[in-house]
Amino acid sequence: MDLPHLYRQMLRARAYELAVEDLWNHGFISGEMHLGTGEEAVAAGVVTQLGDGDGLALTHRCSPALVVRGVPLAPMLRELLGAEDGLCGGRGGHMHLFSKEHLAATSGIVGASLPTAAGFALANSRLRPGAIAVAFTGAGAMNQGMALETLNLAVAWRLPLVIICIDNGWAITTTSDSVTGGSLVERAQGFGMRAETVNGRDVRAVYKAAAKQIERARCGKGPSFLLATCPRLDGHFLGDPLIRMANKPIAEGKKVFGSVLSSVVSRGGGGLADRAGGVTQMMSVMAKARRSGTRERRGDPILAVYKTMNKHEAERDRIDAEVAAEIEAAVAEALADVGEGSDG
Ligand SMILES: Cc1ncc(C[n+]2csc(CCOP(=O)(O)OP(=O)(O)O)c2C)c(N)n1
Repeated sequence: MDLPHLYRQMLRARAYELAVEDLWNHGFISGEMHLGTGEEAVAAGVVTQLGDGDGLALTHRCSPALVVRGVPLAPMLRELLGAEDGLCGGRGGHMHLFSKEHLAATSGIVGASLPTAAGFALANSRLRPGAIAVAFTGAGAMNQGMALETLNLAVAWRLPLVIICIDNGWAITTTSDSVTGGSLVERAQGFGMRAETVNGRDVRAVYKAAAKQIERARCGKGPSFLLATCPRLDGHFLGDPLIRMANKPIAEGKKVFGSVLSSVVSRGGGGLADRAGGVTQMMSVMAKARRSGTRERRGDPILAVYKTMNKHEAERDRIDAEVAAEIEAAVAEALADVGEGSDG
């Protein structure tokens, strides 16, 4: 395991997403933007172990894994800008990216990464023995029917598939534990799959756990499931009201509570008890977001890996500078012609 390499990949993923956030804040990118900040240890720990011919199917939170996989950054950014020379002709946006060269596909349809990866795995089992496929999925998506069908067929067909399930505690504003029955690891085991849990903030732990599962898949020993717990640092999407509330409870609270209170006292709609119950429920979700937001910032996986690099301080400084320069160059390349022709 090459820790400086893993550190570099985590940093590249974070720096890329911070650049995306900046572009979004400045209005260059329109629409929803789901960042994977907090998931970098999982992306680096798994994706650095993939090679030529391995397939990768991802979700709406796909940037960290694509960056680590080596998909060129400027075309990805051009795609988010809607440019014709973007990775997918400017029509895919951030949720529907595809790189044929890297056999990497993403989808905004929750749960779709599992059957997609199963398809990659089936193709590899016939065409490229030894090559595998990896599906990244959110924990919320594991309640989709197609996810369960994939667990079943992957075992029945002994597919070379590794499923990496990221549990960041939430599915939009729904907490994972309020919609998922039982344990996801035991669910995967129930289908006959090897399955375990790993701390998704710890890149070395993820690397080791994924290495075992990837090796099994490469040797034809069938699919496995890795549940990685990690934080969702920037909310469901940029501008997430729960995160705004967590960061600035008084300023944001004023905006929300005015309209909520007027809906409680206004006429029509459900009974008063129901409406008051809705307010209580909303306050408890916001309080939970605030508590987990504070806790999660402290558990940022980038901070953890930064500390583990204390022993290699000079190398760490060099990597920091190289990554900053790489991202700056990619942004400059992506924005090179932005604004051209606007006055013509
Ligand atoms: C089939 C489908 N249903 C609902 C949605 C709306 N949606 C987008 S993201 C999301 C939550 C997904 O939660 P999870 O799988 O845990 O991933 P996370 O967002 O936490 O990374 C939902 C319900 C969708 N995109 N696709």
